[in-house]
Amino acid sequence: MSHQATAIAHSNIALIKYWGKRDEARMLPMNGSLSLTLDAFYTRTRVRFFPELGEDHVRLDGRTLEGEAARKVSRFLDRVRALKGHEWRAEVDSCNQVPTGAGLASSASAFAALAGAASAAIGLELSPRELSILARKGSGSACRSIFPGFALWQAGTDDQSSYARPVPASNLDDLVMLVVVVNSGHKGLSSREGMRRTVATSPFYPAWVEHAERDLERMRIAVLEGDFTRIGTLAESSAMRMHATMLSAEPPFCYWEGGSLLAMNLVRQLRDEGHECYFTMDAGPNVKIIAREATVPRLRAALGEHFGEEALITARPGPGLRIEDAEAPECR
Ligand code: 2P0
Repeated sequence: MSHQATAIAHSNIALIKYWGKRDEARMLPMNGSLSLTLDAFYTRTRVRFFPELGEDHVRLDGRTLEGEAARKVSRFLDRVRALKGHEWRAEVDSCNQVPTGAGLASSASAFAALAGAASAAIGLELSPRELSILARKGSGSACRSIFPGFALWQAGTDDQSSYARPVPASNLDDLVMLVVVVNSGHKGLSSREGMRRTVATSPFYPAWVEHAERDLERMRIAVLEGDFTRIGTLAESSAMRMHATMLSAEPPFCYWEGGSLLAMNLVRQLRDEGHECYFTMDAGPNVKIIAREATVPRLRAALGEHFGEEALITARPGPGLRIEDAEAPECR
């Protein structure tokens, strides 16, 4: 007999970034962060627990995971098993639903979906806050993907106080994130390793933490008030400051590529011409442009002169974690 559930969780992009851990074992961040969950990118995961199974089996996009990637999922399942008091092993089938070759598969949607599916499959009834805490232990940013739209992850001081919650917003239904896929390949340095190096070596890091907490509160108010200009300005600063901590690490590192700079310059130029938009960037070369629906045709036209149509993905605010009828996911 199997105990199974399927969950869907969407990726999120931070407007105020999470960069660095205070406690890696407990996955506590140095600073709080605020994100937007997106409709365009998501992970669908089915978990089936079998009391008689000898070990966990994990498949991602139809391929069996091995080595550290598989162990990371098993360690996460150990937490779920411990919460329920069962030893059952599981079969996990997961599909990343992202436009082909976009390079936007995300650990945030992956661990949020795994938290939802595994906890439901084993018979735990967790609240959204408990799911956020659980997802955080798989990957920090996953705690924000439990929620739709805007989510704020408060850093907290211990395991039970570090979780995300929805942020009330006004007049932001037409907010859009236009993703510019500069390079769809795998990035060099993982976020986890990049964070470690930055915290340990960047002389700018204490200033980052200090400003991030202040900017987080400003962003929360800007979202509440629907102040688009403030949201964009704060988001751009947060991204640039985060990247400055990487440039000042020892040895320094940089996720930007030529195409990233081109996209950022186009955003500034369009803004100067009166088409209000802002950019943010994460631990990779792709650029995400924050704009309003009415501006999108102009942005796509300008960017389309330098990037292919398939490299421009329009994403909008997306839903939170949900449990589906337990069908096996079909990866495309
Ligand atoms: C964020 N990033 O706030 C930041 C901005 C990337 C840049 O969260 O080590 O996969 O699993 O907690 O969550 C990506 O890092 O890292 C990330 P872990 P995670 O979205």
